[in-house]
Amino acid sequence: MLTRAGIDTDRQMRERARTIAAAGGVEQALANGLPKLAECTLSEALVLGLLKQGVRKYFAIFGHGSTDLGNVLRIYEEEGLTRTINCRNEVEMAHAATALRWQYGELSAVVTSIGPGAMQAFAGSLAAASNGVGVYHIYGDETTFGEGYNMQQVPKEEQGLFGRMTAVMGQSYVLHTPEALRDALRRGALCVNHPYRAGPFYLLLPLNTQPVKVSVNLAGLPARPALPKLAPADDKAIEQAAAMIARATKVVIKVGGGTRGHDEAVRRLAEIAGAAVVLSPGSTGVLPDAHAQNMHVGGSKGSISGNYAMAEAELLIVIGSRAVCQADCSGIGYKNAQAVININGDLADALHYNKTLALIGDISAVTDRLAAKLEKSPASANKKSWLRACADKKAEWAAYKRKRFECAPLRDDAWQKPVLSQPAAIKVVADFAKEIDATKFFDAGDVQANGFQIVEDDRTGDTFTESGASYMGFAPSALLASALVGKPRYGIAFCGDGSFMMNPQILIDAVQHGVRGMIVIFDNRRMAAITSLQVAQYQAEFRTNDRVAVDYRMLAAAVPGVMAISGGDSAISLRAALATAHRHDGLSVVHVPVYFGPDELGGLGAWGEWNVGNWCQDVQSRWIKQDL
Ligand SMILES: Cc1ncc(C[n+]2csc(CCOP(=O)(O)OP(=O)(O)O)c2C)c(N)n1
Ligand SMILES: [Mg+2]
Repeated sequence: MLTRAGIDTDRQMRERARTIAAAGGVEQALANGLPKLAECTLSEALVLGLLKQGVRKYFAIFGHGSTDLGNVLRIYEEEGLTRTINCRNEVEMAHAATALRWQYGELSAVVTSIGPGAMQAFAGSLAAASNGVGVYHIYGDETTFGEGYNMQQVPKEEQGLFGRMTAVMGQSYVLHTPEALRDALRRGALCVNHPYRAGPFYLLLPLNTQPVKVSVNLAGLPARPALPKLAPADDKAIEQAAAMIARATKVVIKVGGGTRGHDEAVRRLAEIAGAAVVLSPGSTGVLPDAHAQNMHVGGSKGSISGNYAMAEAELLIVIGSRAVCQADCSGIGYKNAQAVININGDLADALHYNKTLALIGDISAVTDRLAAKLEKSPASANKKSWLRACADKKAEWAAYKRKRFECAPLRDDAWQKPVLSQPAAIKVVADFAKEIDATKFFDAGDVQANGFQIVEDDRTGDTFTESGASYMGFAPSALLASALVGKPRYGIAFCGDGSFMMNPQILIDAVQHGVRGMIVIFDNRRMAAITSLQVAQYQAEFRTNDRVAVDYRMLAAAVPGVMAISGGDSAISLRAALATAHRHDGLSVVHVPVYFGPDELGGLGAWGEWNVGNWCQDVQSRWIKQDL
């Protein structure tokens, strides 16, 4: 029951929302004469503060821990200021919010109840943290009076535990005191908009402070920060780097996920420096696939050419990479490197290796300065035989891949018939994505590893592979973002059978919110990436599959509005299915049985070292002996 005061609060809220909507935003409404001092609830003040930072979309699963905030979002949506996207799983919605920022640059917020909902969203936020993507997470929290345990709080005689937990992952703020909102949002704005280390910011919203009336100065709520690009103040280090590049005869540039969007600067430096370029899983496309100096991915999974260039180079230029195991072979990828030039905004990342000349700052700003210096005194003449050797390795990798792509269907034990190999099937879908200019999202497992070995991107943004956390279920959930933007790009989620079942909720949410996109399930009836690791390390599989043959087509078709079809067992049938699926005005699911087994042509191999399982001793003993 709404009390008299409650009715007044809602009325004032609606009037304020209407005024702001009519003006086109908080700043504009203030300029038009909206009083800067507002008396409103903390929940409304939070929505107003976030609105000022450009947050208009909320992914939500409400509970008793967020009803007051939910009421504000209802009224603000009715007045056209915000949009709330109700979801079926908090992990899924955390992924969708990550994708919305990552793919389209749009900042949004995830809203949960207290306890289990918050913990699920928190788990999902690992993907945002691992890939440096800024997202607000707003969780219900225990009451501040301490009148007794709140249902779903952490059951301990301790204060602020959700705040502490979330602070370990990113930054967090418990809105214990409503007036602290201004400080919370200032910290949040920097965290989610950080130029090179963005991540999730958690706002813990106690059940009893949400409805508290607070005097808020709308003019004083922090806006999105505008930050200038930074680069070294003088040319000393740039000149030193140019001289190192000129002297070396074998130079490799390792481009990490941070180089996304810096395509032009990377190409310019690579060409003038005569360097081989090796990609990370997250940076495919930064240099076009066919560029002569593009050696494809290198690292623990890697490629023939990428790992060759890494191992043989005497000078390593790292750009925008934080040296994760997949990218640097657990620290032993650069066996012959004598020195490192490291371009990064983050001091710690820039100094990851020894023998490093650190060029700190914005990647394009620094890389362009270095390229300009080299353009005045060319440095590539002594690197011709290096680039020739690299080109030979690239040709070897291309031939190796082609043989696997053209491999006829292989007889599979689980399917009891010949089916496509996973690489062959992924290649067909990746080519189709290129044809229709779709974005590719890769889920975890072999699908992800084969995926970044296969894709032939020509620019940043054609592939999103969540390789930071490799969170099973990311890819299908990420499709949801495209339903929420003005200019959506058609997306194809590449999923393993294991990954798809982690987050199948998109089947419902895609229909509810109007996703146009496709999920391709590469079904090898197991969690094959882990089976392969077990077999490679211990020569025995253990508990990575089950006996239950799921009919994914029927499962998906149970949701009205989803088109579910089979991709069949050949490249021809798969291509036909993709075309049919693409014509559907909504979400389609294409199910493709794929091979798992010992046939050498069924996989793309691993070309680097990895510090896991019973390989650790070997990898670590080599790591200890190397100086880098
Ligand atoms: C949520 C989550 N749980 C567990 C893992 C560990 N893991 C990585 S890949 C993988 C198996 C993936 O299986 P599937 O999606 O079927 O792909 P496949 O390797 O069979 O192609 C597992 C269990 C993970 N990355 N994410
Ligand atoms: Mg599988």
